Amino acid sequence: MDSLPGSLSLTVEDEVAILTLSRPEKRNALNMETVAGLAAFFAAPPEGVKAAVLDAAGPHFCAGLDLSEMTSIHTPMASVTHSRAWHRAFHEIEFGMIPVVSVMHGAVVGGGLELAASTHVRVAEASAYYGLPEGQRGLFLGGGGSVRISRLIGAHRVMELMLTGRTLSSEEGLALGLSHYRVADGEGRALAVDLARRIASNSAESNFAIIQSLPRIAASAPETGLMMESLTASFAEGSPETQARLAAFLEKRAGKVTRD
Ligand code: 1HE
Repeated sequence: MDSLPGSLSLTVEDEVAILTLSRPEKRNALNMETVAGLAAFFAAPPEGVKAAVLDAAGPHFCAGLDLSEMTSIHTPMASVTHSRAWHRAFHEIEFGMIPVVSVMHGAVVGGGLELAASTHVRVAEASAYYGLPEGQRGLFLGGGGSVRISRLIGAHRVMELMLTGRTLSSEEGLALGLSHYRVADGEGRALAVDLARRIASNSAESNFAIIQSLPRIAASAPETGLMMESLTASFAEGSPETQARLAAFLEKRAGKVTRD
């Protein structure tokens, strides 16, 4: 395992990188070093890596913004600069070159939920719970949650969570779409690695098209989205790999779509 700047640990297994938030003594609260470390990693993943798992050490996935950093933020400009740095980092995750599977457990709160919302597939362990305690702290969302978490569960629910400070359980999070999977405690990482391996076995062009185009198409006016869909399909389907994959299916050498 390698240590990366920003209290991040990295393991690479075949084509899958496992990046772990590794500041459990502070419940993986996100300081600027970690935000910068995430940005740097996802801007340039290691050569040959086709998918990533984002995991976290200790009893909680992430306690959100490192509140100790806020004591040095006294001006609107300092605050907006801070928020924009988070935006750049989470943009590198959402619109980077590789799909990311997150594994959530314990507290997934504030900026921790914003971080998870920027990943493409989310696995929750039973212990996971979600909250947006910004109201209690005198803060607002600053890591893209207004857009990304609202897209997942609706702005009205984000508003209610922020106003009341209540938390959602892992069952509620699964029902609402905060996670795609819910598994027993201790089983999240193995599932995430398995999913990342499956994702890594797709064509790189398809994965690129899925993570780059789909959210943008979905956010477009329908006619623009349909045009973008056709252009994206022409990109994804235009590679020799597609022809090889189609031939493999037609010659009965490829796997079928069976029930999981
Ligand atoms: C922290 C942070 C943090 C823990 N910043 N230091 N986020 C919050 O409002 C969540 C605040 N944290 C908590 O509610 C709890 O820490 C937890 C429920 C996550 C975990 O509780 P617990 O009992 O396991 O741990 P702890 O004893 O509270 O924390 C262990 C240490 O981590 C302790 O430091 P120590 O030096 O006394 O050992 C805590 O102070 C420290 N710690 N969380 C700094 N967040 C881009 S805008 C995003 C806006 C937000 O994210 S708002 C939400 C902020």
